[in-house]
Amino acid sequence: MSATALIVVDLQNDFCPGGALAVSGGDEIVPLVNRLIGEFEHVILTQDWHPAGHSSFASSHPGKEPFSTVEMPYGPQTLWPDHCVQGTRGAEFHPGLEWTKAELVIRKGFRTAIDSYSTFFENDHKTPTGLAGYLRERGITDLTLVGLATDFCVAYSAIDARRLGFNAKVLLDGCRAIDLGGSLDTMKQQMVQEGVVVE
Ligand code: VGL
Ligand code: ZN
Repeated sequence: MSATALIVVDLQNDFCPGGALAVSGGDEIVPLVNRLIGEFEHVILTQDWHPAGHSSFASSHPGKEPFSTVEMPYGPQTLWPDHCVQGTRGAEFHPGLEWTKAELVIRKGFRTAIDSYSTFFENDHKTPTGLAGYLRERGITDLTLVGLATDFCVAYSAIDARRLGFNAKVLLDGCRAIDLGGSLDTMKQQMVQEGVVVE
């Protein structure tokens, strides 16, 4: 048996134009994502979901600017503007996203001390979110990923999916990137190396 799920990554107000960590053209993907939601049997959403004062926020590190890097116990961490704070409008899904069909919402980044780009593991690459277990129990073997941002949460999720033994495809038309210091090219190459189908 094989089944495919669509994973819609972080299509939230704060990652769309006007949001706190706006990804250029982030809202442009909504019509395509809605079409895909209609086509897939299984739809899973991810939601970046940080407590106020999260350790990935530059504002939590006096003297540090957004988009700089700090060393955390689990390795280097990019610092971001405050974004996707639990319960705020910025953390809600884009109002045009037709999300009611989704069977699961995976929230991530909700522990103050650790960020989570991947929807499978937090940034220590050890703490699981539970998604792999959910997919295996449901017999889902193949994943198609779209959403924001290509070079962070989408790429990290797709790479972890491969490492966990899932087939993973990223549809670039359904994604937009932050592209910090060439991160889009780097992460595209890394995805291909890890066996992600990038279309
Ligand atoms: C993301 C940076 C910080 C993403 C989330 O969804 O790609 N990027 N938090
Ligand atoms: Zn975040």
